[in-house]
Amino acid sequence: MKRETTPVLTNDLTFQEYMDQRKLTIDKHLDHCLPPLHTPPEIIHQAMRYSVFPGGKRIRPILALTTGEAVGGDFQKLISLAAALEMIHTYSLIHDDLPAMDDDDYRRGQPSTHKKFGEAIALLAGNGLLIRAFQLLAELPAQAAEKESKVAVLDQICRAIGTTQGMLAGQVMDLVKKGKPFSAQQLEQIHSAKTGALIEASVCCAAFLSGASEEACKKLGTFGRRIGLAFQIVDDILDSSQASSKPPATYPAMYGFEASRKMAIELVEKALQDIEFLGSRGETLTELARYISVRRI
Ligand code: GRG
Repeated sequence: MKRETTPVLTNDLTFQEYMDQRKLTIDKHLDHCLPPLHTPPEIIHQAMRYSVFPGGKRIRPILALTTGEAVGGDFQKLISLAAALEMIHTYSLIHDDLPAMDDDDYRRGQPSTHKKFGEAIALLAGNGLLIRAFQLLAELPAQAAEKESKVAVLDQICRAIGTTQGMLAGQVMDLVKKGKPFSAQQLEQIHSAKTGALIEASVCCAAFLSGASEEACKKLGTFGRRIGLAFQIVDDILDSSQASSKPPATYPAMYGFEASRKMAIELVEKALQDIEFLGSRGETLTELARYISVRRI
């Protein structure tokens, strides 16, 4: 792939333009990494591509690229990580929409994958994306000195989506709690596992791959954890105000809208203190974190 320079947010590039450029770059790489449409057996590759494109906000891959930029990472490695994160996220959305889970007919402005291709192909398309994501991570450049960071990335992502502290754990806790009372601590645990962990991993893994110091990785990890939780709180607020079918374990259900919005803003403000050490290199990451607390979609 051609070497690309990373756009830095400057006076002549607005935040929205930056996001649009990043999305284009990520989409180009996703297109490059996914099996072509007519690769047999065609139906699964159609379903994988249908689910990935045109896609959503691409927050996780953009976070990975922006974090990597802030700590001087290598674009080629970061873009592979970015594509893998988006594939994993898309897999979770396909499965989350299935009748056995949230049973949603629409996703990203089009019929959900199982509505278009049937449940069996949707299930398999999700699995296909997950497998392709890990293959991309396995193919990350592996010179001896970098082996350690590659293993750290694989470990972090497995934990972020696994059954003890990750996305699967969060989904199971959410299912089990549906319609039942829940404590503030349980709510934070569900949100952090279900959504926060993959967002945290997007930041942490970019830092690992960029060879950031242990201290920087730690601070970026705390930053990622805080913005990950803020992201899900805002998602709860947006979902509830759109009156969609949402399980009751939400921040607005527990604290009300105003208090939830305030909690998300406070979490992001705290997160910004974690990345003060980046100085002016952290400007774009700061904009991105602020966007998470005020976003409307
Ligand atoms: C293995 C059965 C099985 C499932 C995987 C379904 C599942 C485990 C986890 C669900 C996790 C999930 C879907 C969490 C919701 C996260 C969330 C806030 C989704 C919306 O993310 P955005 O706003 O979406 O980033 P876009 O479309 O913009 O990418």
